[in-house]
Amino acid sequence: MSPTFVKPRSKTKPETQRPPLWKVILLNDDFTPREFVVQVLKAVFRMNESQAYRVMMTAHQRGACVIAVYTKDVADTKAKEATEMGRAKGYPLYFTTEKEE
Ligand code: TYC
Repeated sequence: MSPTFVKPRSKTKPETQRPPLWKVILLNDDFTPREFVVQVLKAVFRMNESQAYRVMMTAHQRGACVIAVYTKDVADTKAKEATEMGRAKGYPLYFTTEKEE
């Protein structure tokens, strides 16, 4: 009987699959009070006062500010929750999400 030769399996390491991340973006508007934006950022995105203030001022001055990145589900939930807090007070405060490239 002839010997059997087994071809070695490829040692190529499979690429690690990372879930795509989504940015949550704060949009500026002319009506929501600054202090309220800071409160929402602290409550929903677990920022401290100075982080929240800086993000709010960046959106205020530039029109928008990326807050953080999360998996899609978390980003969508947080954007919705934060937008809803403004809406509950009659403010047009708006958070959106965008896929990170
Ligand atoms: N521009 C608002 C004001 O002057 C404050 C504000 C900042 C609103 C950031 C939204 O994303 C925002 N009262």
